[in-house]
Amino acid sequence: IDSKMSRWRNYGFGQFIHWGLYAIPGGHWNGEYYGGAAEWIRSWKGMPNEDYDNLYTEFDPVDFDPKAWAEQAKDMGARYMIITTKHHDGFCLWPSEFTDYDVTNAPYGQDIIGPLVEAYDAEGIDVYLYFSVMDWNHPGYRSKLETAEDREAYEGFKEFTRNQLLELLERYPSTKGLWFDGTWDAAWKEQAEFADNLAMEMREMIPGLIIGSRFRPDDYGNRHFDSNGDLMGDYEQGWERKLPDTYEDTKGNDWDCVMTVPENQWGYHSDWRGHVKTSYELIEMLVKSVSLDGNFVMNFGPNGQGEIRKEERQLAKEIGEWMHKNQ
Ligand code: FUL
Repeated sequence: IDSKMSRWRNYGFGQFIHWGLYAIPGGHWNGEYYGGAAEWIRSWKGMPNEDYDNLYTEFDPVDFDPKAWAEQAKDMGARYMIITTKHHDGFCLWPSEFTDYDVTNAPYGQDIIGPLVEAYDAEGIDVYLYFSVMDWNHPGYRSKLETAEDREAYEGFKEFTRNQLLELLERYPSTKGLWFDGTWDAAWKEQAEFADNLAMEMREMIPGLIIGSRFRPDDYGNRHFDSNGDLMGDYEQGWERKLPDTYEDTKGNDWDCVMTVPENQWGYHSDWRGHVKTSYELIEMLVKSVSLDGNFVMNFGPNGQGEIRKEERQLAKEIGEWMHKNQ
């Protein structure tokens, strides 16, 4: 009954991919450097919202090569991959019937998720879809529900969220699980029943579908996934993801650790500052995670042209060599 969970427990190593409109400015606007996480640039006063929201007119990643990404992930030893179908900005990397703010209205004009799923499936790498419930583009989205009007708008937003999730599962039925984000808002915290019902509906479509524990409003915090009562944690402490110290901290929990290469950057930032992890450091974290019965997930942030930067390609290569040596 829980075959997806037993696969999950044996992954060891995974790949996270943060890709979206934020890859175009790459942490800069009008020549100015933004020091926050590149995928949060819309929330910076140095970049007007209208400018951000118009970036879709420039989204044309001509170098996007899903097969090359999947081959690289395979060589690196990743057994699963998590892709941002929609980050907080609300821009959808798949053609969504429920919004115009998606790839079909960008110059690129084609689905990104479908070809990725196909390429990773072909390499035998399980695909998980990252989905941000928080959506800065949808008119019904609210962080708090203060008035009757808010509540009404939010009902529409919930329906939209449900539609999009069912749409994703219908379009990509080989999906193994969903990695939820942006569920920390007060408005979402009131939606436990809605989330539970939707989880059931989604598991009817894909039996055993793994659903991140961040989806459940009362479960946001140090745990990540749950499937039939199992819990997984990312041991999140502030911005930097930290590894648990001892087996006592993790015993009995299913958990994963998602990790950035530079400090606090998930989406593409053209100017990495501060410490950038080496392949040795990443391998050490991977080994530690696996030794404590968890999975380790390394993040990649492709650029606006759809290219994986050379620093990340080099790390993938070094980790892959180590993996092959130690198989
Ligand atoms: C956080 C997000 O706000 C970051 O942008 C990133 O996606 C990280 C994995 O999760 O909650």
